[in-house]
Amino acid sequence: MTASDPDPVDDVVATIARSAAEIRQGLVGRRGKADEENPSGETQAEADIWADELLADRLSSIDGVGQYASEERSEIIDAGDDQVYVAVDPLDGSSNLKSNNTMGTVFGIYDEPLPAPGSALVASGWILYGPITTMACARDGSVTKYELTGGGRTVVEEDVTLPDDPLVYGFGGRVPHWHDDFRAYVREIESDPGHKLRYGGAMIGDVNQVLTYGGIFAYPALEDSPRGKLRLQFEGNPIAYLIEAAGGRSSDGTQSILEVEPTDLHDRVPLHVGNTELIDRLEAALE
Ligand code: P6P
Repeated sequence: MTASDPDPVDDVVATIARSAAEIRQGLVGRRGKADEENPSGETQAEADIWADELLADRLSSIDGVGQYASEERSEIIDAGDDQVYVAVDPLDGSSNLKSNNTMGTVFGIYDEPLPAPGSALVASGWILYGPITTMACARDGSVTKYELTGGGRTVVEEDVTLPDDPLVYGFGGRVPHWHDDFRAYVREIESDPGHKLRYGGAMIGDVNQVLTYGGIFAYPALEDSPRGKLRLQFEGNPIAYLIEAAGGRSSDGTQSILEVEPTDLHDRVPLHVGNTELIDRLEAALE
């Protein structure tokens, strides 16, 4: 690829950023439940299906895109080219639609056909539908934050890194279903007077707080769900790639999420991300 050739990675990121305002507006009137389930067996919101179709159309028609895959659809769309392969969670946290709480769009751009390990990511990021719409994007080892208005985006911070002193923590899953060693670790984190709870029911809102304030977010392995809840291709890998680019760590409990070898497009993965010191301590606690 020469400097003048279009860069499919830039085009995918720009298309997602340009679509954010329309997705945000399109949530209105689509907050109900569809009578469909996603491949993970979760009931879909009308907005899940609508946002997925919008992004599938736009991203699979970009030159250089070989595949479009989504948490909301069982099959991969063959987009015909062979440079990048896009995995999307169109609306992370759509259960927050009913209560009008924070949600997000998550994307991972791989240079290998899907399903692929996180080590094949070349870029990842998320759109956060909060009081304002923002984007965080990781590429070439660094993270940039943007504010999005209309179809435009403004850089608000470059070379974003997690603060050294962790502040927030959020742990998913029902407490009685946590493994004992994980529960003991949580008690240790909770007992630190310098930490405070932040858990909003949409991973992107919680992970963005970790990126902003430092800390840890986890949706761990559970006694009734050994691989946890979150999906490797669409949530775990993109989040891990960005947090590691911001100087933090990720773990499935024993190793970086990016080293987990996928077996199926909709694999789940126990997800733990945050400040390196907290993730190191977590892995020691789970040994
Ligand atoms: P729970 C949203 O449905 C999601 O996939 C993540 O965004 C979020 O972190 C998690 O599930 C919340 O799960 O079990 O707390 O409702």
